[in-house]
Amino acid sequence: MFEVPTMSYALGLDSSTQSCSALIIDVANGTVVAEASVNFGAQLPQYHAPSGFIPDGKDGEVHSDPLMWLDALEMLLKDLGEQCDLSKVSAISGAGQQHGSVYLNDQWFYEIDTLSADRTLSQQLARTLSRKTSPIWMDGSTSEECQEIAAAVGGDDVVCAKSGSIAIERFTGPQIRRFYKNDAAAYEQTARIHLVSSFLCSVLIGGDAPIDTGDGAGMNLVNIDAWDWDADLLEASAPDLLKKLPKVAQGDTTAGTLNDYFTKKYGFAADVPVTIFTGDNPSSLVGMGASQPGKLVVSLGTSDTFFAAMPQVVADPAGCGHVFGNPSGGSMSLQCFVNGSLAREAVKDKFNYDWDQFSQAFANTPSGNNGNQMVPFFRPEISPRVEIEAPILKGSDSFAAWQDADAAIRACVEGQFLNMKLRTDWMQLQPEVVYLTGGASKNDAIAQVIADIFQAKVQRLAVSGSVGLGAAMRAAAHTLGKSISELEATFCQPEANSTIAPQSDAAVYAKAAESFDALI
Ligand code: XUL
Repeated sequence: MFEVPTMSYALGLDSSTQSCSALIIDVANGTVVAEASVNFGAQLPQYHAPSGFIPDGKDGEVHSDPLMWLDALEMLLKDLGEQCDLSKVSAISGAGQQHGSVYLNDQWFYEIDTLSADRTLSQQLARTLSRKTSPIWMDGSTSEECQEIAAAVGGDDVVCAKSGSIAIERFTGPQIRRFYKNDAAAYEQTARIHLVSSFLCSVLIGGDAPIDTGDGAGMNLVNIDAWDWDADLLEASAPDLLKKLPKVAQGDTTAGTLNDYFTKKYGFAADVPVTIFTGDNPSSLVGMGASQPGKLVVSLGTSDTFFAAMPQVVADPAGCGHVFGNPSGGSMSLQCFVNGSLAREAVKDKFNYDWDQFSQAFANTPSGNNGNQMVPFFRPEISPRVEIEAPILKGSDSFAAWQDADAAIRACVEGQFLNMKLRTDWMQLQPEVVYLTGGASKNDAIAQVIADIFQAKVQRLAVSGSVGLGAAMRAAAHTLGKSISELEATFCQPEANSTIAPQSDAAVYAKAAESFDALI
């Protein structure tokens, strides 16, 4: 008789801005056996962070309390343990919100190695923090430090060629520099700086975990040719930085085995291997089933995000996009577009349309929109970097005066994705399929425009929680001997009847792209 192996569970964690979530997959029969989430604001009100970060930071600072992430992790594990038998988990990995950093003193190395199940993680690790709070990715306080780092190494082009991105406010190197400048004594007391991902991985293994190339590349400190710390960038950021950082390692590295703390407290088996953690976006690349070149992911949200596995390492010559390590090997690109759903909503609202009328507008207008175009930026954009507050138009004098609702709606959406196509050309991708995710991804009319502009089929996946799923898949691939493609075939299936194929002639949007570029 065929026996289903009992040790076939893989756990994937996702420590994000507003919550800590996890799921457990059973790779023997292809199911998700448990899912849980702890919302920081609602379930840990004692940290006074209703949206996961401490409100009203000064000068653009946005920080969170790392002890909150530890308390959430414990609540999450308790919840998972009530849903399934955690002793069946034989592979673990995870992901963290990118760029955020945790500052630890030299007691860290001792405390992390001697955790006692009688006390909580936050009780034991509070004294190891050399900086009480952690700057996270929303922090925009470091413009001066970005300029200083760029000037020290020879300009933004050099930072970009070395690290895959120009110096960016939310990236960790500029954040570390600001800490060093504002509180040199506390910087001096800092023996280790971790990312959110490597911090949590360290806690799980009860040791000091490496930083992976996916999350590490979001620091402006890792050289993307060597996939290791870049001496010039370290020196430009803060003194003696190398010895305060863990090692950089590839995504298929075992960080260690699960610490006894979790065996005793939550019923895990002894010595479960923990695969190195990564950033949330690299993890989502895996969880969306797009870890091999040829597929790209477009996530439609407040900001729209575009990411894809890259066949080769190239940096964006315009300095708007980012290169990160791909947890499945090689590299990935990521590019953010600030004018996402808020721009779509602004056009809908101007004409008092509901979302059905918004979708109907595409049936009433042809591809290419009879030459009517819009650069749909209602607020300053970062891809490309422009400081405008109102859309630029072709075919109408001003947005306020635009009368034809249907043409304006098509112009907005075509403008968004023509811009996305043009701005991401540097990645040299030949997509066969675009995986669409996020709030507006259900909208077939938007999906059709994307299929036509990228000349690739668009699919929506049945998965939710692609960050945690990606982590569980990575753990299963690394520890349970499953291939990523096998796991993708099981866990990353398109929603039934969700595929949209290109309909319009490639020439229509090739011509539209030219005139859009001229307009911009
Ligand atoms: C990516 C970025 C965010 C964070 C939080 O560069 O800043 O997507 O990873 O999700």
